[in-house]
Amino acid sequence: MVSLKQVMEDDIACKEWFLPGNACCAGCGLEIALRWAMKALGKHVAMVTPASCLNVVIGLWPKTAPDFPQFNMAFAAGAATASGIDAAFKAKAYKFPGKGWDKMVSMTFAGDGGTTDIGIQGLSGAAERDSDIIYVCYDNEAYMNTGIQRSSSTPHGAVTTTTPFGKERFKKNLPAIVAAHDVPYVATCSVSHPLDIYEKFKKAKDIKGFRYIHIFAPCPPGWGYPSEDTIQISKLAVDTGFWPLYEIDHGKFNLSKPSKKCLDPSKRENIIEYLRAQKRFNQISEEAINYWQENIEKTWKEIKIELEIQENYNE
Ligand SMILES: Cc1ncc(C[n+]2csc(CCOP(=O)(O)OP(=O)(O)O)c2C)c(N)n1
Ligand code: SF4
Ligand SMILES: [Mg+2]
Repeated sequence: MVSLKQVMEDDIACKEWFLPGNACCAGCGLEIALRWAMKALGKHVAMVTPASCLNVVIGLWPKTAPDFPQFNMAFAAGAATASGIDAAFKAKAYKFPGKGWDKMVSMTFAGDGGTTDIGIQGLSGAAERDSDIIYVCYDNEAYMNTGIQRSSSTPHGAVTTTTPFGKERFKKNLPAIVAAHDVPYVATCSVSHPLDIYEKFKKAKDIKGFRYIHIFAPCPPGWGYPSEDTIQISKLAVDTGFWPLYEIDHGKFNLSKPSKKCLDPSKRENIIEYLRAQKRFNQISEEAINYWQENIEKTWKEIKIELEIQENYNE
């Protein structure tokens, strides 16, 4: 993996593209996610943000936080707008060669509600067309901006304002759904591992076609934990095996370094540590905890099978 020293040698990465003084809450995961994505991408980016916390925290022009072009957009049009902007970049590059238009990247940066629920049809359309865009979902596991309503990315047992006794249904596996579209690149990240975010966005920047990156991005007020614990919580999500870090690069599944230890069940942290650290799981039942444990087992069995298939295929 890239080292912090290597990143610090890159002038583009040393600059802050998402400026301080924005309206994010202290400890907001989405801010870390966007800052590190932009450190890898640099200035040749136009970002589309469907309705979300991000949409609001950027502020009002001329005092907006992104130091690069950004477009607010209606929920359902997140992916389609980025596809249209990319088409415009390509037309400009054709008409004005040598002016740098060919370097421009069109990116959607959407919340989990805007991705797993309301934007999924546009996302699926862009993925199926293999639109030349980067689609990012920052996942805080609920509709935070409107007061913590459950989304299909909210996990089992979590209390939200629309699931006061804990959500019954499970967390939708969106990276797997996007991967089923056979797109060039799918990756998962966590704000606890910024160098992994940096490396995956660097890679995604140089790939042509549809690229999807799903970033685990905790939210202190929505999940009920002290703002200084964001990194600890997101690290526990990785170390318990609940949120595996991987990439699927042109069909090849690669387990990322921070998650490799989770192949050994004895090296995984206990999921109870993760659940107890957040008020949203205060009233979680024994039955729900068992469900979490079984689900993590199942996930890792599937990862092992995938790695074995790949090994046999490469022989
Ligand atoms: C069509 C439509 N329905 C509802 C809303 C109200 N709304 C604005 S932001 C938001 C929550 C978005 O949740 P998510 O995508 O998870 O982003 P987060 O707020 O968690 O960052 C909602 C429901 C809207 N703007 N447009
Ligand atoms: S409510 Fe959560 S996601 Fe929204 S700005 Fe605050 S910490 Fe970030
Ligand atoms: Mg959300």
